[in-house]
Amino acid sequence: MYELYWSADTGAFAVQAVLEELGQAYERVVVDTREGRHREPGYTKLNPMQQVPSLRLPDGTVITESAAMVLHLCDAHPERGLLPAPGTTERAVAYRWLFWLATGLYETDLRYYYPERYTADPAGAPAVKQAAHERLDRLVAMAAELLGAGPWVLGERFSAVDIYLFMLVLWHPARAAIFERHPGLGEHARRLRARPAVDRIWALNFPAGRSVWSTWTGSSAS
Ligand SMILES: N[C@@H](CCC(=O)N[C@@H](CS)C(=O)NCC(=O)O)C(=O)O
Repeated sequence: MYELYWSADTGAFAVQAVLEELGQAYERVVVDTREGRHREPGYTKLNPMQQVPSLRLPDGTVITESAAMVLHLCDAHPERGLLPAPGTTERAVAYRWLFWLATGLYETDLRYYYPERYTADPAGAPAVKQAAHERLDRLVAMAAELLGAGPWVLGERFSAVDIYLFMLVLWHPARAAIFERHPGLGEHARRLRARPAVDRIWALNFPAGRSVWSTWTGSSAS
């Protein structure tokens, strides 16, 4: 069985959603980042970057990096077709998106939410945050452009990349404005939110009153 080292409001959401979509059994091991549990020695042995998520595979191997987990899970359970077959052009497009999202959008989110880590001058943190916000806007606009009419990232085919994109768009500090500015992304998000796999784990990942993403209006106007 898989073990997902998990905390609310983190990249564990994408991995958990993929496990749910794949119908795989897994155990959720809570590593509450708000309580600093990801910095405790037992966990940092598994994830030296002191980040959540981590994933223990059925053979006991632990891997880090959410995009790697998503890729591996889809490869290990290809019958659900959550990614196109390796070697195909569609798969190349999926790789392109996933790597771009993981290294571009996700990393920019980290600069936005932890700006003090990206400057040696504490007074510079607000400027780092502001620059990250502007970059998030640019990258999200690119994602909207690339998505086009969709309905999914790969056109007619739903894939794990849609889950990853959805998560990162949710993390945008001005999500409602983003949906307003890019209606295609809003539609995409609504389609994702409506998936049973996402619905099952929504309240857990975005607990009401605790997460800035907990309020889901589903309306492009809010
Ligand atoms: N590249 C990593 C990034 C993981 C990451 O930064 N996780 C955040 C939550 S979304 C985290 O653990 N934050 C706590 C911290 O950095 O102190 C991945 O994709 O798994």
